[in-house]
Amino acid sequence: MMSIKSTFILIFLGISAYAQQPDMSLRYDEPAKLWVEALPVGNGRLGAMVYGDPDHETIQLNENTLWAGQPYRNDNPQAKEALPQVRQLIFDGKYAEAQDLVNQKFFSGKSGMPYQTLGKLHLDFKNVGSVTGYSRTLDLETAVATTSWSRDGADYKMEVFSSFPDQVIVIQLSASKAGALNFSASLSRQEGATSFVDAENILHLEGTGSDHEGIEGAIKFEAQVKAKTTGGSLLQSEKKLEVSQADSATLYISMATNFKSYNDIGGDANAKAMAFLESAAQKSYTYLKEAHLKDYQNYFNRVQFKLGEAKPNSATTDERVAHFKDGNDLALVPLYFQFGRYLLISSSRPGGQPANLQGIWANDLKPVWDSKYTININTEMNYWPSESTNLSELHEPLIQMIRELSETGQETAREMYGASGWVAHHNTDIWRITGPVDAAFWGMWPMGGAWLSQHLFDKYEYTGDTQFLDSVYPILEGSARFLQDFLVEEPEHGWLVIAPSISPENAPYSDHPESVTAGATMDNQLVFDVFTKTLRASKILNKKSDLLDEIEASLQRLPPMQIGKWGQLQEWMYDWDNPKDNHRHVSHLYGLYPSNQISPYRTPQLFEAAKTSLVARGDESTGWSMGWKVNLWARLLDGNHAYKLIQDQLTPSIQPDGKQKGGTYSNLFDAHPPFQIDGNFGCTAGIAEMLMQSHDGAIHILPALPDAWKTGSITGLKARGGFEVNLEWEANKAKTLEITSALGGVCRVRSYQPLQGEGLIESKKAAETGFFQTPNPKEPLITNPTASTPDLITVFEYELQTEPGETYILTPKN
Ligand code: FUC
Repeated sequence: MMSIKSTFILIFLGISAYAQQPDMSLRYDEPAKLWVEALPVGNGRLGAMVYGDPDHETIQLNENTLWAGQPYRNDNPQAKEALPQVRQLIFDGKYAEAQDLVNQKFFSGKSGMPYQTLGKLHLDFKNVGSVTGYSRTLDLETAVATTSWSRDGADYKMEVFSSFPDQVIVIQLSASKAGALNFSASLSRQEGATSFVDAENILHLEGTGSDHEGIEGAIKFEAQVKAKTTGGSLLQSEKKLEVSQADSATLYISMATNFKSYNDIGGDANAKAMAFLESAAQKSYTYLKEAHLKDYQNYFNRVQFKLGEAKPNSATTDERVAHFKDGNDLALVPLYFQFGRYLLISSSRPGGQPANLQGIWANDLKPVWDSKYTININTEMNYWPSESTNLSELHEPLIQMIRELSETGQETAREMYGASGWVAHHNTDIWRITGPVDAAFWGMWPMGGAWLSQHLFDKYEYTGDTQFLDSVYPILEGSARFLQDFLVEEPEHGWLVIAPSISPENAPYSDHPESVTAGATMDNQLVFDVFTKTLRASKILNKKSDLLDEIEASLQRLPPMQIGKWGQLQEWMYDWDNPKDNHRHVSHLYGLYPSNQISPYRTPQLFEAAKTSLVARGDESTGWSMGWKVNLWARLLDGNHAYKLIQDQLTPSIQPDGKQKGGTYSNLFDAHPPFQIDGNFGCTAGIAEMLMQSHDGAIHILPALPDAWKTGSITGLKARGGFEVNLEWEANKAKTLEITSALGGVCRVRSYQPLQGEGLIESKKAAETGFFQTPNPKEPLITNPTASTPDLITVFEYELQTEPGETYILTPKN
């Protein structure tokens, strides 16, 4: 080990060894016909899908506070009275009756408001002659979508980006020949909006969000488009701006709504849109683009990833996806990984809304599943890459949503269950509803708040920010408080369980078709995590309360994880698992990922049981399910299987017969189907997890490297404890490891090869320290196990005393 000062030259050499990333562009040789072929740009709030059509261009627009309805609640207070009876029915094994009663008494008929499209900008080009030399790209290094073509002796170019610093979408159109640019611009929406051009030549679209489930639409929205041209003329005709014989044109698109917060829609959409437009329109295209690049690249450039054998590939991105599974196009892996980071930077910015089911991009008035927040996996998955791929600030909108749910969820806890603390069920929307939705089979899951609350402590583990931890401690404690009140003793073992609940959206067997149950494994794992994290946070922050003593006692009474009759990790409290079940949710494996209750080194029998369950579940599934499985196979330390899942996910969703399956659209959007952004984020997180893990008592380098990824490098990954890691490998073995410590303290490193470096000592695995503490679940209960412990590759474990701001270099021991 050497300090940064004494090793300047070495580090310099080290960095030069991290060769340039492969080409970071998505490319196509024809315009998009479908929405899932168009290219997304976004600044967290304003989204656009660019089709790149040189005749009739469409730019579909989103503003992420445009939702149907208005502030409302969806609690059914009748639940409180029915709760004891529902529990009794469950404990008596009368699941059908229990589920019926839940359906009658727990639901409000309001299942959430849809996120809505704002509309479309149409650019109708008036040139004659056929198009040649067409290309369409999305450059992830600049976050600019570019369309180029030639026609009638002129070369045309259109660039589109969504600027965070200036809060507008900017389009630059240019022609190589003077006066060759002729087009009209107009705005439209399926319904609920009108468009006009005002006296200042600004094109407007204004309207109101839809009514839904008896809730009147009250979001007012406004889009304003201003054009500035060089050369030629700009005129208006009816609802259009007409640009004639210009050399170039810049279009500034501003959008806003009256939304201020989940309980306040007193804003002024028109004034807000106008203020952004006026300020941006004073700036030149070059100036706006520079500001955009500086802002965007501050996030994007933190991580560089290269697979060494990856050769430049000139094929279009859709062809690359089509051939990925049987080809050798390793460069598509970094591109897809970085596309996930691109999507998070473009859909989740501090001060705004978290990324919803489609991020911020939705084409309809009523998108599938309302494009809302499904918090029994999908929303959490959106944020899995946020810390590990060095985008910590972008986690903030989710944290803010959790803060808001902890406010609305108090009333739900009190009114529906007579409990203190706060609760959320399996969905929420921009109005932060916390009651159950849809019906019992899917919705009777009072654990959405418990899962989301994990993000509070996880963020602290990466950043070590105690001020942040202090600010969110009441939310975490509020979640623990609800769970403590809601736990009930089940009669058979005297365990404390969550009831009624479900193992998300799954039921055991066709002759046991009800999902409603007690003590599902994932619930037990979530309670364990909320309680242990609350206790750890209370120690760090020096908090005391009666609740802390109570949850400490409850921890001893939770059900253990159980290994069932075919050696599987049981999904339910009883040994009901069907070995032929290939359901997309793998909820009981939450303990393996994203949680760290199951470990090859600490709980080898559970590790083996989790593997047995995952093998039985199979690989191919919905998009997000495959994204989850990439992470799970990485945690099972099986890089080849994780890569197989990436190959399954990077397969065209749309089949020759037009049917769709779980996979990837040609614009690299993940397909459930339909498009859901969670799968993109899940797979990006999974790739990071294959290269480095930090949840299990150490930074484990290259824990699940596939054989095919022989040579490569990645810089800027984040590990728990405030460490930043650069890694280079060759012939499937680590070559250099650079660790930069932000917080100082002990860094523990795990590797399949022996390592060397100044100050590096072999780990005694003595008392667990700081960020490398791991949970200590109860011993599993085992019924007739067919598998016991895994065959593991030997690992070498080291410790390094680090200082804040210093970088340490480790290399393989000869
Ligand atoms: C959950 C999943 C579905 C889908 C929906 C948005 O209900 O079970 O597969 O992802 O969320």
